Amino acid sequence: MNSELITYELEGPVALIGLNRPDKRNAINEAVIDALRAAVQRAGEEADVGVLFGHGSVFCAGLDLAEAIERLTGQFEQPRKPRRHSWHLVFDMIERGPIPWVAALHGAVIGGGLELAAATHVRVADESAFFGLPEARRGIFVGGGGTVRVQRIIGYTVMADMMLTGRLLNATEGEREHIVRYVVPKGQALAHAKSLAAKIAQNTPDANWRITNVLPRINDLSHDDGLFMEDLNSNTQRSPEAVQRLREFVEGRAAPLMARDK
Ligand code: 1HE
Repeated sequence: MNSELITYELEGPVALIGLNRPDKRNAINEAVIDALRAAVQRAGEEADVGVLFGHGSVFCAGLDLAEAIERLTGQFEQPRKPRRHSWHLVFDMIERGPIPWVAALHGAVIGGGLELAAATHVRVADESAFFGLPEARRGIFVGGGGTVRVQRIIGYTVMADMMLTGRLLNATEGEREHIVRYVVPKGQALAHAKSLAAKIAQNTPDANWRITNVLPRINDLSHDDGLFMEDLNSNTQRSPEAVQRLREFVEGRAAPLMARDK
């Protein structure tokens, strides 16, 4: 793993993955994607929850535009074989992998940075965060899964406005459009994301997996197929751990439900 581009730490059951190209505002190039893939894979193997954040002044300025020039120019000279976009593969590993992910966002969350954040399951922003999709300004189109993920989160109306007019959303507007679930004071996004991750880690891994893998798929199904899939999943929750958890509650040994966090 390229520790210069991506930092990786394991804090108990939580893997912390940091985008680490602060001088280039954490812009994503192929080397970053490779390092991210390795870090996400490792987190899936050894952690129960992942937290994704950016080092430096922003979360992520999106696609590395300098590298994109080289790639696009090269394409005209030597057309590449059609292949699945590497960003799609890695972002899918996050969204539909074995563990849930929390994103801690601050500063710019732009283009591919927003697409990456959208692959996580719970998103926290501090007050400095802003969101944009300036692809059209750069003459390109979204390519990191945003047409699917971001559009499902914010809907066509908001996405078309952001893409056509270049409108940036601040943290509060991001919360209103469901890009984030939490807005916290400046500098506190990572701490808050870690505390949410600790709560998520208290669930069974099996329950977390169903929430992150089954629920979104059901969302894509018809009413009938959705209920069928729910049935299949609720009927297979027979692990000893589930029975133990139920017993803990019935015997008065379970921790009380948590108060609503900000
Ligand atoms: C970059 C990039 C980048 C910064 N690729 N190098 N993304 C964008 O269109 C956003 C472009 N970036 C910005 O608008 C600004 O940099 C920020 C608002 C994010 C931050 O501003 P600021 O004033 O803090 O930093 P800066 O001075 O603009 O940039 C610092 C350095 O980072 C500078 O390099 P330097 O060598 O001159 O110091 C910038 O060139 C560099 N930098 N952003 C390359 N994106 C798979 S499809 C996804 C498509 C997209 O993501 S499109 C959106 C692209």
